Amino acid sequence: MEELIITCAITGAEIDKSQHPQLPVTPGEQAEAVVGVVEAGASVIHIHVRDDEYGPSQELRHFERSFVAIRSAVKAAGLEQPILQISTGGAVGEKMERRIQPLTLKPEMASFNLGTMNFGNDTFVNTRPDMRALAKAFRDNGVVPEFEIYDLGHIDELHSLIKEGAVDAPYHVQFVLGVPGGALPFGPEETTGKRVEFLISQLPQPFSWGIAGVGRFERPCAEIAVRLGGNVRVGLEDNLYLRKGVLAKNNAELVTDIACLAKSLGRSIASVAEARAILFPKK
Ligand code: KMH
Ligand code: ZN
Repeated sequence: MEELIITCAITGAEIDKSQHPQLPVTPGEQAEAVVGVVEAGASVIHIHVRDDEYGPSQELRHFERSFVAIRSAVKAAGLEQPILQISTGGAVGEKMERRIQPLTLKPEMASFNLGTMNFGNDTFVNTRPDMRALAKAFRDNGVVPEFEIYDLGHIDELHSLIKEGAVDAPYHVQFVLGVPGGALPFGPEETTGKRVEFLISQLPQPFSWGIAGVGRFERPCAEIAVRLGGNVRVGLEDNLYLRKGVLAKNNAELVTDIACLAKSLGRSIASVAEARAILFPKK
């Protein structure tokens, strides 16, 4: 099996420090978090940033200051620079014009959401014209998309974009499972990943895939991905707990947990260089 790429979603847009005191929201806190998760085995950092009041932001200057802090802390720690994957999902309610902006910073990777859906009690809006504008911005800026798949129909939307020639292979897919309003990882009385296997069977070739299980689904989804040869995303954006009732100490503890799980199942962890070779084969 290919090496396991661990992505850490360190901050997110929908939570705050009242829910987890270790949520990294300042550039300095994000830099420290990134060093910790890279040391623990993460090679991709899914990143949202915050404004001066710690609210979610898609402003270039807020991404820029976090990037500067992260890169210098990673360098000072003597580590290889991880792949920074910015969010174009932003916070629920943020307009696409603003969500697209940080692509002009030309990060190596960014998330690409594929459909409007219920997101808890909110609506996460990704219209079909939005997606076309987003695809153009990815291409114009030479950014590699990670397609966020919350439901089966999102794979169909990806097929449509491919048919139109709007996005390029290989297709990197993250199944984000367990959002109330999207697909759950398991059907009733089923925990073995049959839904995931079906979703994989629907993907366009060539692809890589991973799972971000939300909340209590994070660890069981990670185990399915490790066993089936996929990649894993963990982090405080998706889940605050190490185990039922036990708050994770920080992002690094969530990554360490998955690295140990992978080791126990005989799967080796991708270094940053290996992750780049897998995700960017043409470079
Ligand atoms: N904050 C969520 C509404 C992404 O980063 O691309 C969307 C999100 C997805 O976090
Ligand atoms: Zn996100």
